[in-house]
Amino acid sequence: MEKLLEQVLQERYHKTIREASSQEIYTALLLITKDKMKHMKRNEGKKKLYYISAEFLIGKLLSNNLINLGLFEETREVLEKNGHHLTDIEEIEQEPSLGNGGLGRLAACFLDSIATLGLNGDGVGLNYHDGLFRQTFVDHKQKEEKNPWITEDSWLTRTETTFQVPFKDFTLTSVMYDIEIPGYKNNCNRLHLFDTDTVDESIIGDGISFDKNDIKKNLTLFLYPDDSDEAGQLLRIYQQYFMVSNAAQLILKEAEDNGYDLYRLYDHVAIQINDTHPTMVIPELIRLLMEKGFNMDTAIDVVRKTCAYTNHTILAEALEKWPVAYLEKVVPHLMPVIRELDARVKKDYSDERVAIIDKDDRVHMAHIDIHYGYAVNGVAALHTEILKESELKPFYDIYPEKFNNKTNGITFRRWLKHCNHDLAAYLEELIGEEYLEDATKLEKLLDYKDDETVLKKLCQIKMHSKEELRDYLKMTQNVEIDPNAIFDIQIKRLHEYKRQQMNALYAIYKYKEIKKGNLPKRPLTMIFGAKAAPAYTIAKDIIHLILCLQELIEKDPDVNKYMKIVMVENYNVTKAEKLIPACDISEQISLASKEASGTGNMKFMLNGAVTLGTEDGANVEIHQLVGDENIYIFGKRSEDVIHLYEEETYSAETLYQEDEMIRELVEFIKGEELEAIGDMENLERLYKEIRSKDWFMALLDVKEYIETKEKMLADYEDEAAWSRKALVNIAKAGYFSADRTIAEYNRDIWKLS
Ligand code: GPQ
Repeated sequence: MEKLLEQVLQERYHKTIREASSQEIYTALLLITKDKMKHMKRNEGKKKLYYISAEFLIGKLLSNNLINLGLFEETREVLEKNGHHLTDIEEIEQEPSLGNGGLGRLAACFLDSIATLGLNGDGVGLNYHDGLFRQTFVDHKQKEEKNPWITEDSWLTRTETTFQVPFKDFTLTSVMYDIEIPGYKNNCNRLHLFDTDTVDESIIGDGISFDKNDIKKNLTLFLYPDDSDEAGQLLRIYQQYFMVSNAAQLILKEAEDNGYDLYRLYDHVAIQINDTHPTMVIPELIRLLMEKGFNMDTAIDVVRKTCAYTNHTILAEALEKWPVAYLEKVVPHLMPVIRELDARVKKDYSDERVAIIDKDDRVHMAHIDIHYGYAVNGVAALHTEILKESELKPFYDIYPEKFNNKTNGITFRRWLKHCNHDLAAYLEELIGEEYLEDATKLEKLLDYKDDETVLKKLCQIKMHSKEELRDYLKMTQNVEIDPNAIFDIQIKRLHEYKRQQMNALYAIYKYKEIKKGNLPKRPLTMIFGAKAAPAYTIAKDIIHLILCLQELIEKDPDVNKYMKIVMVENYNVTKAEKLIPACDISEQISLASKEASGTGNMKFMLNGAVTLGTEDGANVEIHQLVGDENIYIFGKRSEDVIHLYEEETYSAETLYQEDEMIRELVEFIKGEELEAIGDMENLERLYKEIRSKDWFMALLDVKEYIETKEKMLADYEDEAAWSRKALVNIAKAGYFSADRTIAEYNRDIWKLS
């Protein structure tokens, strides 16, 4: 590495490593790494996976690529020797803004594991120039800005591959960009990102505003453009079709180039449809095969044996339903196929709950996937059970053999080795590095469960991560946090079902307690990070509440010694990598049954945080693995919650009326303390929502939540006992390696060699 780096820096900048700037070193390392990957062996096999996803939240790539190529330590040393730090070089890299949350990060972890396991599989998505918006806080509110991330030298490589994508009123020429995905100590795969040269960033006005009707110029500008109006929904259909038509054309081209028999496409191709955004790949492939001379029956049969679908939510409102009229406006050539698919379903099944086109003329995208794919999976054991037993029960009754569970996972290369260097090094000292390839080996750590030296050392490592986070937050946001405080962290997309508002009610409780003179033994630092969808009003009101509370507490000398709230601006993968190693308490407090899996919960556990959570998503499996001793569970269980929804008996207003403590907490939202800081329009709207609707039942669980958190804070004081909990969590995290998840996908669904 040293020789190469010297050479590239000389050629490009006429400088030595010592003389070069961070930017120059970053560029040189990028070029060197890219070139190495270009010449690496590809994963091969007679069957190939295409993982199609609207999001790939891949995070910064330099360090991860170096780790997977086995060059990380060497590069670090070369830089140190020459007066540089790899962490400073990492700062130069722009984080690709190609995803929003867990779904996109899961896709990225999967790409890493697919390559690591030596499987022949590529990702297919879109190259959004400005990605998901960049979040800033102004007047205690979220503001959205564009998020340009593509720099002159980047991990993207423009390819020669291009397709014609037909829409009703015009045809677009696509361009395919590639990002190399190296496996850990293994060959490379690729992420293919489609784009078009007609896109024009200059049409972006204030914030993230732009002309939604100018499709040729706006198609790949943003991920999830606002779809609260018709133009926005049409744009999403344009994006989705552009993604899947390119994917379908690429798949058929590669199959034909390999000389495969398209009538046996399923022997050579598996397509994983990541949530419903890529669903139109089904009718599009059928259409393209028919253009090649297939009859409808055969085309449907071949496609059905090729496509598999992953469901990531049971929230009915999150399942996509496009009006027929909108599809007619954008992709009229798909409608005959979709109508035929619908007619076949209606012929066989009279139950209107399984129809593709409903009586309001809306196309249920998930229904296409389930009828015309060969596998349907949920993303955690509980989630899959709920799909089978309630949300998708009518489908499960028809196709029990299609349903299967694939509990999510994370890549330990990024979420331990890269983000928590000290912990990884110490684990290596204790149990070796084998766990990076076989994560179950982490259990060897249990041998040290009662070893005082090890427990002490784990505390020291945590403390050091907390100090690093303190320095980072000082540098990036100019806030000061105290590493001796307990770090209680909730970082995830902002959504009412995730119940950041319940955590805010805890903050109000704690504030009031401190005001009353009930002072905690140790200060508490509550950290939030979350973006709210630009059109999701209540989510933005919750951010407003948290930011107002942050200021109230900061400015109150009676309170600020004992507690602090920090809302991290523009939460993303890079910030997660700094926050997770420093966490003591991992907040996983969704309303039971609503969080399909969660993957942050796994990352925290792996880094020695203790979970405070409901019996929801993968928390259930974490609980089973670590046992009651090593997790704090509270709240109503999913059966009870599902029952409450069915009976329609939940009443926030009753809880408010009957419980004084709840009433006081809720009243605080529109009380005088916050009135002096915030905007009453937002606070009152949120107040009303929680008091009268509270759709995700924060008031149902809030008291048990407060009690459990208080218990946890008290337990933290027994350092050895707490450290043992951390150790058990790390040791048991092996199950949540994405390598395990991908091995299961391959064994049960893809069946690649
Ligand atoms: N998820 Cl439907 C997203 O991040 N975005 C979405 O649009 C949908 C789901 C998440 C889900 O909420 C988490 O519980 C999962 O862990 C994650 O997908 C990956 O499966």
